[in-house]
Amino acid sequence: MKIDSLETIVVSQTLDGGESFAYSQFWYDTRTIMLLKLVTDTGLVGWGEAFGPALVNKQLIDNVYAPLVIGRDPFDTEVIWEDLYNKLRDHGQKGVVIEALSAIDIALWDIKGKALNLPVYKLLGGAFRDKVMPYATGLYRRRTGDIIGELAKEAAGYAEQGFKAIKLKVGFGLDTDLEAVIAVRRAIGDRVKLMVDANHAYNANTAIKLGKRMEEYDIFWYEEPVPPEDIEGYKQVKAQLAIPIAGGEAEFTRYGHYRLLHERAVDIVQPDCCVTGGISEFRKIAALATVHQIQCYPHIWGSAVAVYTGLQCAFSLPHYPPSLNPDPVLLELDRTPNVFRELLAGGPLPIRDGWVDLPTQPGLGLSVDEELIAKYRVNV
Ligand code: SMN
Ligand code: MG
Repeated sequence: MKIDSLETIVVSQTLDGGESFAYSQFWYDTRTIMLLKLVTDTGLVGWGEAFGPALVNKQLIDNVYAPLVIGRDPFDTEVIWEDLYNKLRDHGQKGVVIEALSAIDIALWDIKGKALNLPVYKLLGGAFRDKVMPYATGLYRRRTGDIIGELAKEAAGYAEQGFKAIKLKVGFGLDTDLEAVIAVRRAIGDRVKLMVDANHAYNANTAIKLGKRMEEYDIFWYEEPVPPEDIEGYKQVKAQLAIPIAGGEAEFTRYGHYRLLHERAVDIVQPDCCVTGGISEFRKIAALATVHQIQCYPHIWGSAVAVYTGLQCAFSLPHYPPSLNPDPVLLELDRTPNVFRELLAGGPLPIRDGWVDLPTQPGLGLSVDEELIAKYRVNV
């Protein structure tokens, strides 16, 4: 079997004025995504996705990676990964060159699963659990209105829908962050897990100050308190707080994650398959995490392709440490408006009593709605 053709596809959804939202770094007014379609000479189709600037990812794949992928055997995922990495190694070991590579690796895994009629988690060695716990990533900032009151209302809504864990965006200033934490905790009660995500808005001193103030509100993890480059800052924050520290969504490949893990700079590492080098690299980072007894949960942001990729990986993560009653794996489920997450697989990811069950379909486990793609495709 060989890769016969490759197509990079950019889709974009413009959000209604009232739907735009912010995290601590940027406002989101559109959802623009680069999807990748690989087709084999046997007619199998594999889908991939890259996080990051869609047009740049497209150019990288079309101009640099495509000639190295066409004609290759999709089962050679390791060999292809190393070839692509080596092609641009001298020009970028992090960033978009790795994000573009991620899309290719994911699509190859989708093909491998479809060729064997097995879900990807089977190819990764099997499922360690029969369900994972999705958490609602929402609670972003809006432009107007009663901001704190709206956050509390939104959080209560997630709890009512059955979510057992919810992530709140912080990083907007200490006082408003604390106000938001208090309001959201009050709205969801004591039994729903509450995580906070600063998206590296603070330096270590400010991050510690906020952490100390949040400690009494039972924060399940404190994500990206400081910039991803500041490993020493992470360690400082981690040493000062009784809240687990999470990070890694802005880190690339096993080489990048190595320092984060080796220096025990985080309690929870969050590699994203669409960022960090695909499924091949995710599994290596997950293995490194076990060496350091650090929890690994996938970071997910994007279309249904990204969601199902993260889902497959979540089932493949061993329990560290194992016990009679091991902690569930938490699966990130963004709740902001995104037609590609909700409809690309024909409908939203099924959630049952606050859990996502083991997928059974081969490959990544989704059938992509190409009519939806045609509707939102940007001609570039
Ligand atoms: C996030 C990721 C990507 C864009 C905006 C926000 C966020 C998350 O950090 O963890 O989902
Ligand atoms: Mg985050």
